[in-house]
Amino acid sequence: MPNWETVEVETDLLICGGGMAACGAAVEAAHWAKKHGLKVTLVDKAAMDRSGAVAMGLSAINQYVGLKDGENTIKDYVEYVRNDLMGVTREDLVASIARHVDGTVHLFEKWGLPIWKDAEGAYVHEGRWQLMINGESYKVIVAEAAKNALGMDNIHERVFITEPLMVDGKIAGAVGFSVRDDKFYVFKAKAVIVAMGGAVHVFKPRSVGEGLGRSWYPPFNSGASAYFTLRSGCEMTCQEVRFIPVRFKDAYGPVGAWFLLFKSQATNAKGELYMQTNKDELQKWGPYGKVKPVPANLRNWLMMLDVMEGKGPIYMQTADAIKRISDAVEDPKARKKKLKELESEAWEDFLDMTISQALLWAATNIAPEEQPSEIAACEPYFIGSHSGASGAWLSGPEDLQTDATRDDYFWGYAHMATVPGIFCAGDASGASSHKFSSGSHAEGRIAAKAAIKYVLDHPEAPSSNGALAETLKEKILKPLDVFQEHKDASSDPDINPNFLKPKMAMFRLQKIMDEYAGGVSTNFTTNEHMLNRGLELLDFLREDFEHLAAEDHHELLRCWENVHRTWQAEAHIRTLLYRDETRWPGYYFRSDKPDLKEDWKVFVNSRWDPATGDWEMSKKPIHQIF
Ligand code: SFD
Ligand code: AMP
Repeated sequence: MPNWETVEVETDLLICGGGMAACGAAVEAAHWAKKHGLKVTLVDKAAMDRSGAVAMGLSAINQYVGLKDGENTIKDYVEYVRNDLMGVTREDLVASIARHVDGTVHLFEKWGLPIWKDAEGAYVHEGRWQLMINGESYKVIVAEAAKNALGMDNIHERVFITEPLMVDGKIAGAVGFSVRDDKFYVFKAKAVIVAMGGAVHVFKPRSVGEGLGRSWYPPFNSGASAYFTLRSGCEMTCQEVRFIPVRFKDAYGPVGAWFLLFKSQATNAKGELYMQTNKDELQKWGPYGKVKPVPANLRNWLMMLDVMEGKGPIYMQTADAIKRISDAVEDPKARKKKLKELESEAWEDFLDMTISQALLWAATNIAPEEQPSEIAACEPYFIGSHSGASGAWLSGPEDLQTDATRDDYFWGYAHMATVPGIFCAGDASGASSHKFSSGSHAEGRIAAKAAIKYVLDHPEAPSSNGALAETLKEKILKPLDVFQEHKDASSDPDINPNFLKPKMAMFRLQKIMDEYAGGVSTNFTTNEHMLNRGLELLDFLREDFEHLAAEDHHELLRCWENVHRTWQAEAHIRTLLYRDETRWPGYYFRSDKPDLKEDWKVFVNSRWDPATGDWEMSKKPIHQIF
């Protein structure tokens, strides 16, 4: 084993991740910890200023309910989420976040985030729930507040959480390693908040070759949350509910501002509006085909039908939208000014959050006021905070339970997983979609408050097992040994009969998922036989993981990212197999079960049993609370 130092950190509450949810957790936990003399420690694999999904910034805050101004009610928001997820949502969790999210947004503003205001000083909305921001520095601002709250002595940046530390079946912390120094970390904690985002690069991306690494979801989020919760024996939910966003093609620029703010329309190559020409298809999808707005997956589906019929490319009609808005201004001088304003807003939308899309427009001579621009469905991602729903199965808050829900949805602490002491927020928490950046931060705060309460109720020191930490260290550092032992067997460090480099491992995983689990190359379609074959191939891949090799710290990180992704992949395939219907066409289509079935209006939960290594699948009821 390489001669790396072991660093032990003992704390009360450990926050894994440094993104939106973790920053929310840090601010709240610091407040309560100070009152009770507790220690809170945060670990991020990257640098918090620019880590996670908000690294490049964002152009909108997508969840703002507007409760104080009476704009909307909690019930309105719950209904919106329920409809968008084809009826599958935990209303207690959605409401728990919705009732706190406005307070989080007001904190962002207080910390210096510029939110657009109109002449009367009211927030400028993109859509009913979304606010426009100048968000290039969004993450820097939110991270600064978290760092100030916790203090840098309690924050470990560039440390990759690799494995939960489970002693006698109980959570005792986590282990990980520095991605720069020869240091292995053992964090001992009484409670852990899992907030390490969702997963990308599980499926083969559209961007391959020179474009590899360009994806909608940030390449740094690689399934650590799902891995952590699965490996510690937590029950998971909605592992079949992947998210496929439609984005400007090849650079993955956002479409929300175009559809909602500019009221732009999308067409096929012939200029036909697929949302209108294919609208009869909506009748097939039960009550969800009739709701407004049309659920995200069904919007995708109507577009995909045209693509599958060979009617692509699909275009966002940007020029028409800009013309329609500017033409409405009567005075010619004011109209010219409006046009300039719209042009600059169009570019800023990308510059605030997806700079590469602005570069691609510039490189391919796209002027949005003059011509349309291609959009396409991305490869699938795992993200519990946007329009997907995958994550851990959590207890809701007590006060939102009814007699009907209490037994199914409540076990003591708000937003705690089924393993006591593990709390989840943001992309790590399931069945509470549409929380986005603001709701993830709010959920981090809720989980942190509950986690501190848990620590106060369970003050005993975390269980300890030094031999276990040493075994984990040996296992985690093994790819470094494998490389050193065999590197001279060939003249190319990447090609060697004795080992598998992490990039090759990733390509193999992506090929399996793409071809068998409904990726881009099968038009997101799969069936029982393909899924079973995918599972078989995942087993073979796992066997070869014994031979993963890492040349340096960076490759060691890459090795473990792929191990994490593979667990996310397996949970996904198993859940796709279990659900006996197609509920989310546009996200995935089961060709052997092509219809929605009302008796499958249930959550599908899954759990890997750490004691036996077996997977358990179950159905859980959906209760309508609002
Ligand atoms: O519109 C480890 N999202 C948007 N939300 C909005 O409110 N407005 C927008 O404009 C948004 N747009 C958007 C969004 C997401 C993405 C990917 C794009 C565009 C391109 C959604 C939000 O960003 C999202 O809901 C939240 O960020 C979720 O928060 P959280 O905390 O669950 O995830 P994170 O912020 O990505 O942070 C993850 C952290 O974990 C770290 N990490 N740390 C230690 N060890 C490991 N093994 C780790 N693995 C990961 C990461 O470094 C990071 O700190 S729009 O276009 O949709
Ligand atoms: P996006 O840029 O696609 O992530 O969208 C940002 C926000 O707008 C999210 O809340 C989406 O759910 C919502 N949104 C995007 N497109 C549409 C649409 N066509 N109709 C309704 N809501 C949309």
